Amino acid sequence: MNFSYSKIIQLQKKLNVDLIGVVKSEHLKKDENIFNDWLKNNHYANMNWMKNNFEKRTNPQLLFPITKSVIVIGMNYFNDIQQSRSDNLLVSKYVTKVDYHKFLKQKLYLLLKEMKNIDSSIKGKICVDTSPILEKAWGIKAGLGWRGKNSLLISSEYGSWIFLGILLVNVKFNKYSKQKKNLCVDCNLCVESCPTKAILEDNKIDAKKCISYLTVENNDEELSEDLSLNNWIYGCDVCQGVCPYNQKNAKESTHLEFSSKDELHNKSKKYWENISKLKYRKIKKNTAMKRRKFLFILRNINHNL
Ligand code: B12
Repeated sequence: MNFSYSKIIQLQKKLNVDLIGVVKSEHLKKDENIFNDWLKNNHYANMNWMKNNFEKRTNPQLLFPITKSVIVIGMNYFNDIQQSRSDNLLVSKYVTKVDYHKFLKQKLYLLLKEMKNIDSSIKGKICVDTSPILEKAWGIKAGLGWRGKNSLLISSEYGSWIFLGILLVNVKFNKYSKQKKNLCVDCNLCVESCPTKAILEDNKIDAKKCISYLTVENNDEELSEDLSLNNWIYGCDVCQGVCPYNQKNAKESTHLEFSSKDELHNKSKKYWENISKLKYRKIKKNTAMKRRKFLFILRNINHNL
């Protein structure tokens, strides 16, 4: 079963998808070794779910046995909110009006539907963030961008302010996307700017030190005194903010779903210090922050006071 590459590009435009690439499915053996080392060195912190489905994570055929090709989409979420640091507590740009998981899943669902309209025997599996699959590794293979030193996929069109999503399909294409050249040569700004030195020499992240992990994923009652959150209470944008490609190439997102939520950004320490459980529940609704319990937001706020 074959599908035309140019048809996919037409569908990309029709569905207003910012970046798309297609690549042959294969077992990512090299990545498997790198991933294994990351686990062995405890860089996954307490994200024990990263150890589950080890074989599936690097081999899409084990995740969806009829996979022939991997389609990767990238959606630009950049919005130009300037977060002043001194008196504010900070929420990452990735917390937008609509939870990106929902938005990207919808796009991939529509893409699959359009493909099925052309060939009804097409079957697909949608993966956004939570499926055991290496989204950045596939995004790089599918030519969306290159691997930055901060481990994120950087595109020459939008920088790294993009979310990734994957559609595994049971079709081959008449042509595949080409991989991009890595343009992070001598620049080390992301590595040098990380307040907690969480970026390792080999472009990997030691999650134990990463402010994003500490504020979003870590569920300890208290955080160690020597770990500064640098005013962040949910996520962290430092290694992206300093990236020259993110300054040069960033474009305001055209997706209204990715506009910022006023009640979450540019808010003072005082605002957060006095926030009630009810108000927090209201402002996190529908956003990527919705799963984060009040208890941990309070912990993060207090750690910054
Ligand atoms: C676990 C996770 C985290 C963890 C760990 C981060 C990490 N870098 O691993 C924490 C909680 C810290 C985190 C933070 C963030 N995350 Co996160 N996260 C993930 C998740 C679920 C898995 C990532 C993973 O597999 N890590 C394991 C490590 C070992 O993988 P890796 O660094 O990619 O390296 C692999 C390959 O790239 C390759 N590789 C690495 N180096 C080399 C070198 C060579 C030569 C070769 C061949 C291969 C190779 O091998 C490795 C193993 O397979 C993905 C979604 C997904 N399912 O993929 C989102 C994802 C990576 N996160 C995302 C985002 C947006 C973020 C944040 C920016 C959010 C924020 N603002 O706070 C931060 C960024 C922090 C940072 N600099 O990484 C986006 C990134 C989009 C992009 N442009 O790249 C993703 C893809 C989610 C999405 N669907 O959009 N995240």
